[in-house]
Amino acid sequence: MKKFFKSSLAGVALLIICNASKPFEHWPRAEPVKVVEAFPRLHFDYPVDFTHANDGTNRLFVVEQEGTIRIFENVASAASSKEFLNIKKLVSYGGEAGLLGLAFHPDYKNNGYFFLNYTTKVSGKLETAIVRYKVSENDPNRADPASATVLFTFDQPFDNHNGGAVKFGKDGYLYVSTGDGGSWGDPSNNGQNKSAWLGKILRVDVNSKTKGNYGIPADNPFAGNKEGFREEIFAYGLRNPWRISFDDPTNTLWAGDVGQNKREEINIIVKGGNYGWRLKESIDCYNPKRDCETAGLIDPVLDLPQANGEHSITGGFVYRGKAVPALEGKYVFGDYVSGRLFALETKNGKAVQNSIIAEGVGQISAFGTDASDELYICNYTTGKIMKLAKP
Ligand SMILES: [Ca+2]
Ligand SMILES: [Ca+2]
Repeated sequence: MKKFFKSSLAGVALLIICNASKPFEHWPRAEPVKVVEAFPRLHFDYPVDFTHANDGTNRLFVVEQEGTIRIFENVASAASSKEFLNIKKLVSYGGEAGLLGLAFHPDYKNNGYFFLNYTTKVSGKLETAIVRYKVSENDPNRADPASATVLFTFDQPFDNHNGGAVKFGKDGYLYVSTGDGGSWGDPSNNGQNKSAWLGKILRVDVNSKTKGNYGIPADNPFAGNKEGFREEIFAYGLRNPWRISFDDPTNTLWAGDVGQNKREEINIIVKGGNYGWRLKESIDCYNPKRDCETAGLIDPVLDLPQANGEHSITGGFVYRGKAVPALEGKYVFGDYVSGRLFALETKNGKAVQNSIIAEGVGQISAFGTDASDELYICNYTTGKIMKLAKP
């Protein structure tokens, strides 16, 4: 089995067997949704991100982990996709590493800029690169490979836990999710280290040049600090926030944070928030195991015990599409290991009810939306893009 979001899926299987006879607090089942192939004639190689350019064209973009972006028309009968960009030569690919995230500039229609999050090797050492590219001057369906402009890079001490998301907020700033760097248990305590890039949600101004090819928003939590903290930090104490999303109507930033031994979490990310890792794994003390210092830590809006079957959470989106009206305003997310799809109802930032809405969806690597806010699911192993429909 391909290892992807977890250090050891063999360990996961063992855990499932060991716990098989215990009663769990199972999630209730809501009215199910149908999960159907969105583009039956299209197939992608290890899709890990899905988005649109918000440019008035009806095109969709799928990120393939090895280092390509493919583009196609948003019609169910689409017969083929084209290569928008191929940076396989730059990308270090395998396990949790690769081309991991894509975000289009809010003014892409006029400036042609888009932003990537990928891992690369420099002198044999792995690092994350956040890089701007531009569309070709003469072909709207091709990126210009010579347009690469590096915003920043940072070291990845281990192959796993690379985060990987890039998203623009309504504030026009670029948000970047970083994992704790990897290994097991965050050995360097990066999550709580405010001088480290790792274990964070970062926020930068891509329209500024004060840091070279980007700038620091004036109201970032550590902007202008004298303590050596990273000014790029927006929130910290995260383990591996693989997929994040904005809900624009409520201006809320959601993150699925992949857990360690026992618990997966869904977080609502606020400016300056400390989400606890490695002091806590979700609602439990983790390091130290007992009597951890909990003052000021923000617990997840939803805790998912791994004993229920979830072992690698994939953050989704608050549903704003039309296909399944019953999901309006609910946070739809999934799990890469259990293959379950959930809908979380919240009120004033607190969980009201989390329900299973589909099972057997497969290895869910990412969610994405089109220009009409319909929700799509990337199946990592089948390479298919799925969508939701009424039962
Ligand atoms: Ca890493
Ligand atoms: Ca946490």
